[in-house]
Amino acid sequence: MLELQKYMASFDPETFEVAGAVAKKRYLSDLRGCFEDTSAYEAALATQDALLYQVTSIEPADGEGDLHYGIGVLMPGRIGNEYFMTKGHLHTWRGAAEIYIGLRGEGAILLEDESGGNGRLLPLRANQIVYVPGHTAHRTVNTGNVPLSYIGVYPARAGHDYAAIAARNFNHVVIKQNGKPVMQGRNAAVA
Ligand code: S6P
Ligand code: ZN
Repeated sequence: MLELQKYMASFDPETFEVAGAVAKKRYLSDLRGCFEDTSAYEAALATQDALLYQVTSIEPADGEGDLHYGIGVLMPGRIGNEYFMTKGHLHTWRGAAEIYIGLRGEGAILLEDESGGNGRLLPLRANQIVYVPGHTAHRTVNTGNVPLSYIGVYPARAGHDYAAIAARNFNHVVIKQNGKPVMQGRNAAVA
């Protein structure tokens, strides 16, 4: 029985918390340096160090061909015109791909090649599945008004390299422009 239990997980359909697992929480202060509008960031942080997202990682096995997965919940909101988002990362094993499955809410995944070029924005919402190829930095963005929930499935040995992104940030931002999400180059005039 115990052996089988490690291959199962149940999540709450409202909170997306997983029974028996601890969610890792990321607050506004954890994303220092990520948002383009630094004065809007400091003003928001001075008001409240808000919870931006939480991820529950499930790691049933660590063998060569095994998989891990995470259930994420990303809050709605913006810093200036830029939507709330995850820190974003490359996989330590650069070739590792990932599948994202949207569960609830309206969002998108920002992709960039390892070099920081070739920015792409793919929608993520219920019934939408996104394939993140290897060698691709990925960051999730909530473009809606309710929490965005999703599952990401990746190789057990993918690993998460946050340092590479912390050093250069993404070269593209996702902002609200005329009521809609738009991807543009960082440091372009903010509309
Ligand atoms: C893991 C996968 C997701 C993210 C989650 C939070 O490979 O891509 O589970 O961990 O979206 O984002 P981040 O960038 O803080 O790990
Ligand atoms: Zn990933």
